[in-house]
Amino acid sequence: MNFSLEGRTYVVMGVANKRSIAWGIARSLHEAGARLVFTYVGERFGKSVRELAESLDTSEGQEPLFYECDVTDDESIIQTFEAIGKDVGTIHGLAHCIAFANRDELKGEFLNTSRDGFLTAQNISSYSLTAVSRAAKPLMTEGGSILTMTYLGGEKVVQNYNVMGVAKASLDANMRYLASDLGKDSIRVNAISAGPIRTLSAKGVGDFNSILSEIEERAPLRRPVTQEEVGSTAYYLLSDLSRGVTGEIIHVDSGFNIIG
Ligand code: NDP
Ligand code: N5H
Repeated sequence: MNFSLEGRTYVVMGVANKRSIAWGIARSLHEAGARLVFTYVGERFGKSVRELAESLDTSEGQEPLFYECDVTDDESIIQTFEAIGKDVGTIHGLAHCIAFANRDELKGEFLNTSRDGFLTAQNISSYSLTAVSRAAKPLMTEGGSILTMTYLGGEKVVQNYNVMGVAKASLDANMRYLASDLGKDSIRVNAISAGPIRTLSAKGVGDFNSILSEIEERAPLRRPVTQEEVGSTAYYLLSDLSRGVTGEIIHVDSGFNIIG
């Protein structure tokens, strides 16, 4: 079997800068020969994703494409995928690397979470996977693979993760229900649960140094994971290597989740 991604097109959502997990996934798909379609919110991130994508050494047929897509807006999602369909035709997969919660609710007690903050986290971090999968489905005419990013804080209580933990629990179930619906169309849906990685989202939330120290002391591999390591597992899940796998969460976290 040939596991090259040449001739295949993948949509990557959530590249903010070179530290983004989405960028680690994009590089890994690019190296395997895929053509990439990037979505971003706002011109600030549009500029940065264009600069990053232009730094990739592209072969013929790998020219990247860019679309603005705000996942809080149904029209934006529908228009983005209609435009992608018009420009590239078939897509073979999608990486959803999007989450948001109000910064002031990522500390202190979860008990104090506001209704608005709760709904914002669910809207952007979980419901967006449903909406995006529905819009992407008509473009996956040859079957496909959808991947989302989750975190241990959706399975266990992790200090300060709070409202985002509840959103990730929702995202995990969301992923399984989508896998159940889309399996008959040969579309697989899976998640990677990544260990802590210093990204723009992680900036200024919690005490990241002490979180990383705990990984160095207690995780089986005694070190944090990298964007590249997440990228390798994303390649596995988005390619035919994982063709019998759907509704699954793979932990790319140096084994931290097995430690009690
Ligand atoms: P980044 O800050 O690099 O990426 C977060 C992305 O979410 C940004 O690109 C941002 O887009 C996007 N986003 C936020 N709101 C919207 C919106 N309304 N519409 C569309 N996109 C939006 O952080 P990470 O790479 O760390 O995060 C990627 C995923 O990985 C998230 O789901 C996160 O929860 C998950 N994760 C991260 C871990 C970590 O330690 N870093 C660990 C486990 C999971 P824009 O920049 O254009 O606003
Ligand atoms: C236990 C922890 C540390 C504490 C909690 C962190 C939660 C982070 C997730 C969310 C997505 C961060 C977030 O929404 C930040 C925003 O409030 C402010 N930042 C922004 O608006 C920037 C500019 C944009 C780009 O960010 C987004 N998201 O749009 C968890 C950590 C150990 C692991 C971790 C960091 C997990 C995770 O889910 O990201």
